[in-house]
Amino acid sequence: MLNSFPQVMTIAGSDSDGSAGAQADLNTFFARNVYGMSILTACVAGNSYGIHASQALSPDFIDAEFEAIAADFQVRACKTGMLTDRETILTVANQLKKHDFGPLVLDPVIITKHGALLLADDAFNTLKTELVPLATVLTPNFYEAQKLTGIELKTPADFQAAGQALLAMGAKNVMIKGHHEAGQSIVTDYVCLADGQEFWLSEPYVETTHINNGTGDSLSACICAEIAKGQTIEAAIKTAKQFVHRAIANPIEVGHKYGPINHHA
Ligand code: PXL
Repeated sequence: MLNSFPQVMTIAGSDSDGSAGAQADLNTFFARNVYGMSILTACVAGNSYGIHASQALSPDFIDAEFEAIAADFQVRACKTGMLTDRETILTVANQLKKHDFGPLVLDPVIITKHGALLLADDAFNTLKTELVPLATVLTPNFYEAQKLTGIELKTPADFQAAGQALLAMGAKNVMIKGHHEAGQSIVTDYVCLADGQEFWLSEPYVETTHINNGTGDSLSACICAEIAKGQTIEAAIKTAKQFVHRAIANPIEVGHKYGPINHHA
């Protein structure tokens, strides 16, 4: 049976230290028992201290990667990570319209935990107009949701208003990841779905000896993997939240500062 095994694809940057980006996505795909492929958009020279250099791949090369996959594989779901700049976003949007790669999980990555920008400031509007309307699931963090909507997230009603605003921009389903403030013991995410359902997902905050990198990448990759295996959007989101929580709660010691999560947990 040709192409019968669930295949998924990340469209992301390579992080040389393996903690984030395409490497975190591929680790997640492997852990969730799907076959993972990667369209690289950029290469980042990173370690646990930070990002030291970054190189975007050319639109022509990115196009060639898409065409190679489209000619051979049956991708059941895909996700995006680092998209560098306006040109890259337009290339990716064009390819996603040209070929059927299944549902899209759009992780609107802007900045790393080290504070390095992964998306040019003037590209954010392009992401909003070109890619958000293609998203089956949009997974902004607290800061990205505020930037996309212009709504300051203070109360639960603010999260609900932002969720509605993101649906109005064309995303079919939205998960806004909550953030952790000093003294807070629980982290809560807000989800609103295409069918009008909404719910909150909470997990205890895990104190770590070194700050985690790649949590958002792994969350969106897990949602993508679960969708490819036939789970509903709701179930995929809930599975992903638990998967990432387990991966944070069972740390592995790699590097000195911003470490990877444990995909094998
Ligand atoms: O976790 C965000 C992220 C995404 N993509 C790449 C990264 C990082 C963070 O370091 O390096 C390539």
